[in-house]
Amino acid sequence: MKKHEVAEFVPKATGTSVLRREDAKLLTGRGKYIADIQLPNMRHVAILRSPFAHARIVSIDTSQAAAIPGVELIWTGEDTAPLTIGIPTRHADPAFQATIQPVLAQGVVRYVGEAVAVVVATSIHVAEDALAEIMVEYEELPAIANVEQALESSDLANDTLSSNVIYRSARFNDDVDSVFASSACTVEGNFRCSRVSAAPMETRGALAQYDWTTEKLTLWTATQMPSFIRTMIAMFAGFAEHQVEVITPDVGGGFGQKAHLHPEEILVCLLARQLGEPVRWIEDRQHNFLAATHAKQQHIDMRLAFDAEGRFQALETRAVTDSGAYNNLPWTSLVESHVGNAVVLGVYKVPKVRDESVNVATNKVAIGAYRGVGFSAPQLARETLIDKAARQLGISPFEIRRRNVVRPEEFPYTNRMGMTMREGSFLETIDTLEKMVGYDAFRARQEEARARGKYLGLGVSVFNEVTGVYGFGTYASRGAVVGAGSIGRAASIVRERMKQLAANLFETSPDDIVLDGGKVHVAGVPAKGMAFAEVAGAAYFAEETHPAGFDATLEATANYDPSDLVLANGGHVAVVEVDPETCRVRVVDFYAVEDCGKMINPMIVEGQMRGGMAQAIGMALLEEIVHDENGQLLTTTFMDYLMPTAQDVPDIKIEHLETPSPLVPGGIKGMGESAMISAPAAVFSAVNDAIAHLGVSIETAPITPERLYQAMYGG
Ligand code: SMO
Repeated sequence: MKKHEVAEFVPKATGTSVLRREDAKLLTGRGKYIADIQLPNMRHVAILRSPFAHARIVSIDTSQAAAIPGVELIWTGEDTAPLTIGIPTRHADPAFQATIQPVLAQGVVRYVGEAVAVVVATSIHVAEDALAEIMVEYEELPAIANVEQALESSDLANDTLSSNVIYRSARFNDDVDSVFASSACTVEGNFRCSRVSAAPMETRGALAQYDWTTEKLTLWTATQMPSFIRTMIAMFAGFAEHQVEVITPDVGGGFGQKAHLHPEEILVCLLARQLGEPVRWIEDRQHNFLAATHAKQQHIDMRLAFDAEGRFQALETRAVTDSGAYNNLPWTSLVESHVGNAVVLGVYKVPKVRDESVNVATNKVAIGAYRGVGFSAPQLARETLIDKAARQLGISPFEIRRRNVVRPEEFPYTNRMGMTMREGSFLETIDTLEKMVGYDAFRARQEEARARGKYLGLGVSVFNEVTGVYGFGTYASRGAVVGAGSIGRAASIVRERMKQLAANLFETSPDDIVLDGGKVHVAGVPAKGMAFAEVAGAAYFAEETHPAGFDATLEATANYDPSDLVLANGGHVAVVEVDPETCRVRVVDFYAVEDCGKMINPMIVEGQMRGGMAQAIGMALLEEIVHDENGQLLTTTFMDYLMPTAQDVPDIKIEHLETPSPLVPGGIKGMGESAMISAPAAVFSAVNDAIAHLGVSIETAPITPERLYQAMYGG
């Protein structure tokens, strides 16, 4: 090697599929989750949870439990009340009824699974055994077990509220009635999306350690938002924020469920301070079903009006969220219908809109975030109805969408809900999906299947997704946007400095300097280039080469938060086969188009898509949190709560569009939630398409064989 020569610089290209660095560790069981962390003298937590949906706590006797060897401490709500306010929530609108969730119940329990007492012991076995010895006398109160009861009953789910309606909002009240009375095509449905669980593979867990000599609190927690948790722990549990460190080890899935402050996180911090020893809580699956947020439950009564050519004339929607007894923090229960109504118009131009969102309190665990927050249910309702309108009008489900989506030349486009879109490849998405599916051939295949007694159906769903929004954690498909934006900005500072220095070396202006392929050269003279390393060498070791006032570092720190909506988009098509004898539904073909701008690592994009599409099959066909009429939770294991498995998911066909975002350095947009926004709608609508020739429809998710039987053959 000659003097000054350096090894050739190979830029790591974005846009190529690269295995994730963490895969080897995680796939071979070498990950380190909360449950893998061992600290000296670590104590173990077991939580006694309410067996009733709504009851007054008459008395709690912990004496027998406390006498068990190895039990170190038992707390009830009386003990925690002076130490923490619990989890309060607020909203900018004073009409919103705030709630405070205590970390341990204060004299009353408001859902099955609410924490009543906590035991700390030298082993988890002792702690759990002790739970059985805690004697609690309850006096049952009337339970609000569903949305209908919440709206009709004079009983309150939570007596700190003045009514069961926590919040009601209506953004637009156009005169849609006259439109519906005169439109060529109207369709409507009363959609019921059930509660589901994000069901992360790793349940929740937290480990706290407090050092009284330094007053430092360390919390390891499986969370999507460590810095937020740090601030909240400081605020609500009386720690100095600068003394709190929150560490997130490997996390086995969150999907939004781990994007909340949990009462148990506060609890372990208080316990660790009390005992002066590390205290760990690991949730089991039953408790995860009982006490971790549920999601997606919306009752949506929606109707759409089209003209004879299938052009949107009006949309009216009324959505009710079964909120549970408390609001989650930070999102509150408005994560479902209130958020959902804001995005209910999706990618379509709809001239007239009337909407209402109602949040009601029930005696259930709080509703919370889960992948595709708020979007999934209204998308399911709207897309199913668009397919129905297409059948009525005799046009293809692709064509009716082509006639209604916002077109590139219309950007920036502000829809009737006031949302401004500056980007999106909706037409291209529809065309690409139609080609992938081979739509004309499908209708022939459908006829042929019917002849042999199987009902095929096809459902389409086209979406856009708000990504990269302001915040404090890994959620809302924001990691890549915020990360790439920050890297791009920091890199441009360093790039400018390199240009200044190189310009001085080459005796030219910085504007004439080109950085390319790991080399710096004067525009038009690439042969006389200089390696990056040489410029760096000059920056750090050759002061005489510096231009006047040169900042002699090649380091920069920058951050980025998009000031405008970064919108990714795409679509899904599902083909299902219904067996009219067993009423089983099988997804036979599943297609996806995703446009998340410039892809960084396509392999990760596709992994996110496939995982989300599996979850979408779950929401549309399998998964349902079931409470009985007393608010008792009936689905507390994976035997009762059906998660999709590899057997339920067909080969997924994927195409990418790459329309760079004008708003983010590198043209990157977020993705990750998209499949759970849009794919449940495609599956759900496909089942409706499969049975439409019988003159029937189904409007409740999940579409279980029993529900489908009733839809097809009556009670
Ligand atoms: S529900 Mo996702 O963590 O934004």
